[in-house]
Amino acid sequence: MIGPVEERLFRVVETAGAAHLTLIDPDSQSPAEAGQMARAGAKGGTDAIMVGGSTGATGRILEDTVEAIKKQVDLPVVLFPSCAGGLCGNADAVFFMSLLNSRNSNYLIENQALGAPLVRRYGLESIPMAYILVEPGGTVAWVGDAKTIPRNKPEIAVAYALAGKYLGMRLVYLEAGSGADRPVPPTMVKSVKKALGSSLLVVGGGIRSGETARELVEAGANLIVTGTAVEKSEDITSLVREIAGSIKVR
Ligand code: 1GP
Repeated sequence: MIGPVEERLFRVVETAGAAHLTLIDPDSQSPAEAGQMARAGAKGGTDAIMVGGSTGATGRILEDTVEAIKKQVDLPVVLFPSCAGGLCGNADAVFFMSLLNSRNSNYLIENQALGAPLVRRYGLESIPMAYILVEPGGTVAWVGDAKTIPRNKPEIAVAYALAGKYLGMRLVYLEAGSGADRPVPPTMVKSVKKALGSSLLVVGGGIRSGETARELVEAGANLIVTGTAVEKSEDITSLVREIAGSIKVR
């Protein structure tokens, strides 16, 4: 069943052409600072806040970060967990992901099984997502023991994306890794989107400018995620305005 957050993201994509998500890693700043970042991102036109990270994004710091963000913005807060410990009860939804090209069953299904009862207990909206790591992959590829997809092999990305779709995952996330020196190649995005049809295609990792984001949206990305660029920016509102503004084509 499609819940309100997923519905809202679909609606933004339908009406504006694409959506922008700001990723905040609870391990990178204090909860209060995270709240300010989210507020600045909201002013710049971001559509939702994702909260998660590969390391140190669990427990009290996670919960406090979500709480601080929710105090500052009226946007959906979506968990982006690296393991079952990346869940908490005060967010609105969770990207319930399987890292399809992991070699380790922990990231394919075991953390999901450990986390599922918590998702139910917390009443979190679960948004099923195929998570696919593309070279270079960064920390998340190392942690997730992924067989990263070579940048010049879009057909492999297509095969994984289709597998996710046929398993019922309504969103597919092509990830180059946080802080990647190059984002997912637009040619790969184009092939994957063509195969996916109406499923939402999320692209993230190494996106730092409106120009890059626009190129990816023109290739077929529906949701653009930026984390590091926002984290490092001295003027988050302007940066998000530039990126979100350049992907909203209609
Ligand atoms: C990481 O794709 C996201 O999961 C964001 O990447 O930090 O490079 O923006 P960046």
